[in-house]
Amino acid sequence: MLKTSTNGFASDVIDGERLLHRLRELAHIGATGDGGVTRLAYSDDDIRARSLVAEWLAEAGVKSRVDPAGNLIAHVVGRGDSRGALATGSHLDTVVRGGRFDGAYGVVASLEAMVHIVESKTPLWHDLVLVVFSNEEGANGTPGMVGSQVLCGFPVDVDQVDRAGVPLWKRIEDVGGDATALSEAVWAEDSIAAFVEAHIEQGPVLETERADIGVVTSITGRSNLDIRITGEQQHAGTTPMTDRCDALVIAARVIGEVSTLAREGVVRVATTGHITCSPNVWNVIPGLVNLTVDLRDEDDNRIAEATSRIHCLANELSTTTGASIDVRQGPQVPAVPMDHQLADCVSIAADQLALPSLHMPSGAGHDAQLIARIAPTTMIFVPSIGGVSHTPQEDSHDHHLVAGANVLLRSLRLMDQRVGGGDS
Ligand code: HGY
Ligand code: MN
Ligand code: MN
Repeated sequence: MLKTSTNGFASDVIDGERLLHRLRELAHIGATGDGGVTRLAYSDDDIRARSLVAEWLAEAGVKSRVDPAGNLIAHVVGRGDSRGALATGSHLDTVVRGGRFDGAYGVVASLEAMVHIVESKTPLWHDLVLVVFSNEEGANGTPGMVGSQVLCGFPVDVDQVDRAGVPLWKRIEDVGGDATALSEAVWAEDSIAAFVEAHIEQGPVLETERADIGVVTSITGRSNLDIRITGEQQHAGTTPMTDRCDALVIAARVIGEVSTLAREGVVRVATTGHITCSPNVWNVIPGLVNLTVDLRDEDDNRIAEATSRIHCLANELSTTTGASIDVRQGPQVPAVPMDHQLADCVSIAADQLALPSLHMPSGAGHDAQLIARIAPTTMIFVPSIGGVSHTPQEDSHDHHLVAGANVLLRSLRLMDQRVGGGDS
């Protein structure tokens, strides 16, 4: 055991060079050529990335398996007989032209922590579980966080089809899952004593405050709406302006109002990220528009207020324009606080490594916010250069990436001592 008198572990650090090398290797899978990555859930690239992670685990003698929900899971037995395991992990799927660290960083940091514990023969008291969650982003048209939903025992509609018209059950099968056996993937009550996810911050706070580590205190609530606007498809040259029911002009009103809701402080942020226009031809007045709305706030009541204002706007526009406007509620994920005791472990770990840390909320959504509903959970952030993410320009400094992984390793050691049935 590498203990020292300062209650720490002298040379108990991960292999930083290998972590950075592995992040670079993953970034090649689905690379878009401009520094970004498109690795949609269940795609061949997603499967390739998961196989590479499974290979790295196998090199260290750690077996992994794909559960019925398509999550890639590795399990290392601990020294003790504590009931619940410590769990860590993140996701490998990305948005379209996303960044190379969103999700991948947490997976590789968890992998390096797990492999270090195995290779240094310094096992935890608790079992240690690593999870690569399937379909966190939902970037192919099905709601995200599918793998973590199933692990928590929340319902998932596997018959829903994605933008390519493929049902979710087929996608889950493509990565080795079995949508007819999802109940077998659900984590048993108390089987997880603590969960911690390392992730890039994806925002500007840590860089602005010159902190190396973010101790996450809460994860934002989120609500997605699907809005369908049916107007009248007509000739662009012969239809008088007074006789039009132009679905795209109406959509422009909705998009402007959605943004205003956030600018006026009704909700923290509001975004229209996806739109389709039919028939999408230069000399035809659009008859049909579909768009999505993404609302976020730490207070779910404010999200509800913004949602009701959007419903009122839709009714008003329908009356004044004659268009039919259908507002359908999509996935809703409540805001969730992180566990104080686990956050303390992250704080202490950062202090022991002499890393300036900052307690902060997460504006991005994460699988951790679902896991937090069934087990004590926290997150560790590392700074994003320029605060950008979900874009090819997403980047983080090497020393922050390595430091965050060492804070993860040390946090797991501290949690191992402090969390139920831990090491005495
Ligand atoms: O949308 C999010 O915040 C996350 O990237 N899925
Ligand atoms: Mn993301
Ligand atoms: Mn992410």
